[in-house]
Amino acid sequence: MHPMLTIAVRAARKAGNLIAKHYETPDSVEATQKGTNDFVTNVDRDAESMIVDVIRKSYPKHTIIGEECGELEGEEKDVQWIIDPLDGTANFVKRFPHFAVSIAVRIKGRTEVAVVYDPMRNELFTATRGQGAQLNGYRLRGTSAKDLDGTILATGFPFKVKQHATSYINVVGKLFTHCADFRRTGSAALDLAYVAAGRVDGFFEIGLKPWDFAGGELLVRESGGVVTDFVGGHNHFSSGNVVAGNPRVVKGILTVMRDELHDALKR
Ligand code: 2AM
Ligand code: CA
Ligand code: CA
Ligand code: CA
Repeated sequence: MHPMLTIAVRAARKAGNLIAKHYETPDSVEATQKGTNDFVTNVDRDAESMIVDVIRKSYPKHTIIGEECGELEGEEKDVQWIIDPLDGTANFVKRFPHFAVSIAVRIKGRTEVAVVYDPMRNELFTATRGQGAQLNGYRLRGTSAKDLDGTILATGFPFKVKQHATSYINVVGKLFTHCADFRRTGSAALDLAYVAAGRVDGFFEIGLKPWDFAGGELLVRESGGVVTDFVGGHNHFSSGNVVAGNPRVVKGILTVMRDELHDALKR
C-alpha cells in the first residue's frame, strides 16, 4: 500500500470510530450554527484534530487543509492533505446514519491517494492513482450505463446559497425526464464513493468545497469514471461545480446542463 494511504486510512478509521461512538451518545453532541442552514459540532472538530495529529506524526511538513481548521501551512506546500472530518454533519445531527470521513492527498495539484470511510457501515473506500479503487479491499467498477436512460443520479441542493436555486432546479427537472430517479443523501463524499461502487450511475452538485469531493473524485476516476465541472472542463476545484460518472453518463448530464443552466453557473 502507498505509505500515505496507510496513514490516511489510519486517520480515517480513528476519526470514524470517534464519530460512531458519539452517534451512540447523542447527548455528547453539541451543534452550533456556522451560517444559514449550516451547522458544525464538537465531533467535527475533535475528529479533525485527531486526523491532523495522525498526519503530523508521520508527515510534519505537509500542508493540511480541513473544513474546520482551514489551511495549516507546512514547509512542504506541494503536498496537501485535504480533509473533511465529517461529511454529512446535517445527517449526523439528525441521527440519519449516512456520513463519512474523507481524506485526499494531492501532490502538485494531482490527487495521489484517497480514502472515504463510512463508520456506520464499516465501509472503507480507498484509491491510489493508477492502481484502482477498492471497497474494503475489493476492486470497484462504476456502472456501464450507455446514456441517462434508466439511471439513478445522486445530487445535492444548494442549501446555503439559494441565489441560483431556480436555474439549478430547472436542470434537475430536465434531468428527471431523462433519468430514472435521484438520490439526495447529504454526503457528497459518499455520493462519489457510490458512483465508484456502481450504486448510483452519476452525480452532480453545485458549489462544493475541495474537501467535499477531493477524495471521492479519485475513487470515481480509479473505478473507470470521469469527473468534470459543469462544462466538461477541469475547473471544479475553483468553481466547486462537479459532475461524475462513466463518460457516457457525464456526457448526458452535461448536454442537459448546456441547454438549461444559467450562464453564470457554467464553469
Ligand atoms: P458537510 O456535512 O461536511 O458540511 C455538499 O452537499 C456538502 O454540503 C455535503 O457533503 C455536506 O458537507 C454539506 N451539506 C449537504 N446538505 C446539507 C444541509 N442540508 N445542511 C448543511 N450542510 C449540508
Ligand atoms: Ca460542514
Ligand atoms: Ca463536506
Ligand atoms: Ca464536514
